[in-house]
Amino acid sequence: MRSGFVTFVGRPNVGKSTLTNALVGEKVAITSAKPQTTRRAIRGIVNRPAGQLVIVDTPGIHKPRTLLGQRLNDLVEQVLGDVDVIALCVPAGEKVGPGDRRIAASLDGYGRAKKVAIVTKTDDASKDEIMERLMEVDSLREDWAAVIPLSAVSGDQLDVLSDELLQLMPEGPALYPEGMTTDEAIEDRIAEIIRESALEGVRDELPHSIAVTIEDISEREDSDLTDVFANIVVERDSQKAIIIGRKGSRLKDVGARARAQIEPLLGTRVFLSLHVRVAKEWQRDPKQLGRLGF
Ligand SMILES: Nc1nc2c(ncn2[C@@H]2O[C@H](COP(=O)(O)OP(=O)(O)OP(=O)(O)O)[C@@H](O)[C@H]2O)c(=O)[nH]1
Ligand SMILES: [Mg+2]
Repeated sequence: MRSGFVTFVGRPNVGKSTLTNALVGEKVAITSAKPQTTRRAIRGIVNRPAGQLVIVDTPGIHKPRTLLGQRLNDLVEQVLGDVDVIALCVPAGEKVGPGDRRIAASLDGYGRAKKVAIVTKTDDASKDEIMERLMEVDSLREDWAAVIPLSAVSGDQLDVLSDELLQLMPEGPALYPEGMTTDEAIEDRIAEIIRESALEGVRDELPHSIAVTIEDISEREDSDLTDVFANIVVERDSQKAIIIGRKGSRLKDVGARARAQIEPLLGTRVFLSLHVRVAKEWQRDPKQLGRLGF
């Protein structure tokens, strides 16, 4: 048996969380087309006959423009110091840029970890693009243990990656009970599902301004129903109006989409009560950030 920790790192939006979910075989991390979706180090557990991989999905590394951004980058740094393997993700369809180069070079600071390069989203690129990316990525470092092109969406080469990652892990017993897919608390998973749902269809700065807090989750005694009370937090009154939508239509859609995912997770029907609150400029306010768990 082999077991250990691997972190997926890279710029925002390159497909780290989608890849985590595809390997785990269950949605443990939310994903979206907007950059900077992931805000926590989320563990996904992959069980194979040859051992257990614990994937730590991380926020995309970027030039921070807010205190939140700074804290997310710091979080990634912390995680990188603790893992057996670091896997840098670069999308097949985009040329390697300064952001990728900076992240690749920064891996020098983590001597203990083995390094792997992953070219993601190959289903969304031509053969020539994939070849070009493989060569660019290969030349980013001299110590890659492997360079692997794959697609989390089509499933192509996922087994190659998990086999390779297991090979690189130290020998040891499983770190989590078999059958467990994540150690995220149910409350946090529900908050993330609501945030993902709220991200759909919003633009510009709004995605970054959304946070979700859970006020209460309680099972009713007399029926197969769980009450979930949550706040969607935004930074400005104008954003609140957008989230709620005309006569509450947008908020209703957000709730319906979220409920469809929360119900299977809890195994009961769900009454979801969403309130939109304004916390002015929370991304830049240390006190508010603390309250929101950053
Ligand atoms: N075509 C295609 N799209 C993908 C693939 N993997 C991810 N995507 C899309 O890329 C976008 C970003 O995916 P995420 O998994 O949220 O990216 P991320 O790297 O976790 O992003 P951050 O959390 O913001 O750092 C989403 O719209 C995904 O659907 C893939 O293999 N193929
Ligand atoms: Mg992510």
